[in-house]
Amino acid sequence: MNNCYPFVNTPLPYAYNALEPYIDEKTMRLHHDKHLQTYIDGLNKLLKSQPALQSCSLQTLLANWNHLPVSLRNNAGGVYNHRFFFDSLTPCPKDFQPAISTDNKILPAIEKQFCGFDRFCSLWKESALSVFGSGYVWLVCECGMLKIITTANQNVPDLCLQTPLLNLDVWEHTYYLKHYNMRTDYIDDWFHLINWDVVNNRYRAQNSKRTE
Ligand code: MN3
Repeated sequence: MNNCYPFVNTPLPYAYNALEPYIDEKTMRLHHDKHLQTYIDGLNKLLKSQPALQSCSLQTLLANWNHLPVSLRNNAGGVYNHRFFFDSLTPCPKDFQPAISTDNKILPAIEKQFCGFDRFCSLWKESALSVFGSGYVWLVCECGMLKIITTANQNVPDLCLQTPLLNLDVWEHTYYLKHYNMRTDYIDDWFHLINWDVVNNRYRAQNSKRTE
């Protein structure tokens, strides 16, 4: 993935219509080609006049969140959050509960932390509905503990403290064309698209970093 200035809007890892019927093709085209593109253009424009930051990866920029001007936060966050969101979806929806296999570490961790997978899903939904206005819900790992958190607008989790594992964009542009004002229906549909292999790999990667 292109991760330094100048940022490029890399293609989605699946076709625009691959997430039908849960997320429609038109929404995916607008979301990736217009919304994400706007953040990429905005970020490149801001970095053009800041040569010292041009070699920084997106993660490095965002790890210095407190030192960034608001415009840079919004655009860098917009790129990071959207890429993370798109990469967390799969065109081959299975049962939304991750399959149990020997290398699946995330399901037992979720079940343990949240007292069952169903309870995790209901807490997730509750959090997603609690975001006032625009923002995201995240599953993060902090000091070995799983947590569900929310962020407003294009804010990101504290990348110095938390490893993001999964996110859900609840800005209205993600669902308004298909689900109108019904965020709850969008969340139910989104559950069918989670790429648990990706989430599991992120969890395993941070676990191995912790035990190094
Ligand atoms: Mn969005």
